[in-house]
Amino acid sequence: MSKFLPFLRSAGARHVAAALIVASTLIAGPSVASVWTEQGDAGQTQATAQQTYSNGPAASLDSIGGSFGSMFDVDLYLIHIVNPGAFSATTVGGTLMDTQLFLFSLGGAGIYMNDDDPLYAMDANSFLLSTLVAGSVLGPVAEGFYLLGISLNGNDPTNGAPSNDLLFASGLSTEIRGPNGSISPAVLGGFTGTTNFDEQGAYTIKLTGVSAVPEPASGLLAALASGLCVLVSRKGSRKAAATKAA
Ligand SMILES: [Ca+2]
Ligand SMILES: [Ca+2]
Ligand SMILES: [Ca+2]
Repeated sequence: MSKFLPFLRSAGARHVAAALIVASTLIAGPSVASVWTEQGDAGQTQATAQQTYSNGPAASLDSIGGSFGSMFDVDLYLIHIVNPGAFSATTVGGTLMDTQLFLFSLGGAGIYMNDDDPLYAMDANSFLLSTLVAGSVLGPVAEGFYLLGISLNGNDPTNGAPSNDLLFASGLSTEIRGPNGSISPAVLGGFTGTTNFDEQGAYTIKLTGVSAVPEPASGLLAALASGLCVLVSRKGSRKAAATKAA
């Protein structure tokens, strides 16, 4: 791990690196590649998001298993979306808590969110669960690294102090919602820290279109520290959009 030491000087990189160290021990053997289990408690900022791993060069990441240690816990995971059109994430079948799911860019810009799964809105067993549906016009358009967030209903992402504006547009709980277009800065700065549900416990987020990072990514850590990944991601998005428009 010595080659990663230069990146450990920032607090954020240390949190990510701690997860890498744990994960690197897990991937040494023939472990299951398609499931990531939360190591300790995943952070809730861009710098402290927990990086997901697998042990294969092209292994899909089929699910993330984690837990809320308190009703105000928020967990962010760094994921690699390899097929943006097929990307989805859902807690349906994965918990009985009133979850919310969010997708952010690596820099913390809101992409889309869902509180209560639209297809299961009338199902008493799952109407409080969440799905970021595949193929949504609001979904990701470029392959790359993203932050996937989960919280309990009502604990919503904001752009932080002093304005603490909600990062996503308001709407029905069963809607797929995009970013709030009228705020500045429009990046994650915190969470409201409020919820109507005193719940805690385990959850599973099922995924499609996602690959975990195959090995400790020194380049990624460096890019996170410098913000280069954000620039690359944005350039990629513009390029993809331009290609799509052409
Ligand atoms: Ca947690
Ligand atoms: Ca957390
Ligand atoms: Ca919900």
